[in-house]
Amino acid sequence: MKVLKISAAAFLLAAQFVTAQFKQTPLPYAYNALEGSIDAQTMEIHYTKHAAGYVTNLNKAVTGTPLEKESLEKILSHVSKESPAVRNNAGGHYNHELFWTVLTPEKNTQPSAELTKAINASFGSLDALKEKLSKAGADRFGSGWAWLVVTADKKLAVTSSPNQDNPLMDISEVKGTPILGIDVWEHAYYLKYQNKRADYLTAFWNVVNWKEVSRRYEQAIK
Ligand code: MN3
Repeated sequence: MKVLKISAAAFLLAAQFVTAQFKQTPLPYAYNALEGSIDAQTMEIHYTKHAAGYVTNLNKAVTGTPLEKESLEKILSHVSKESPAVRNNAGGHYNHELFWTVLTPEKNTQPSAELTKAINASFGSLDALKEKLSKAGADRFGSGWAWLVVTADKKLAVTSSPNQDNPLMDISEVKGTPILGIDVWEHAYYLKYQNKRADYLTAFWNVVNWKEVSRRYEQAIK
């Protein structure tokens, strides 16, 4: 009897695993860790409702299709051939997983020497890059993202995308590997900043994890 119980539990666990291929990575800090720049309530709703929703809907969209065996990056690379549900939710999941990691409560992180060199070469200075990214986020009409990407020729570029699109998608205007993403959907800032997206974008720079952006840069130029 005991053995049967364990088998049933193991079966349920296995079934759950099969039907939920994609998962959220635990947030690497507390919801209130970024207070002052991004408030706890926004972080909690953003992570547990919005971002979680993309994962649930992505799993629904891929279960029972050949996509359930593919990586997120692979799906994004041919997303033009997939349904709007796959495009929106694969993008949404990828974008948020990146977003949480490029934020940190740690003060004054700095780009690595290698990334600093590339930033200076492409934009003149770190401040000029921040200005360009903030402008890309401010100018994005409606919901979307601003991106710092490494292009195929290993150069840095700033771009933005609508909705949950991103530069890994085959439909993207500017393609590349994103190393920093700014969520400019109203759900990312409205509780604290209301209509003032520019104020959110200014505060965003206080909580950027330049160590992680540098790590992603070094990975992308390999
Ligand atoms: Mn979001």
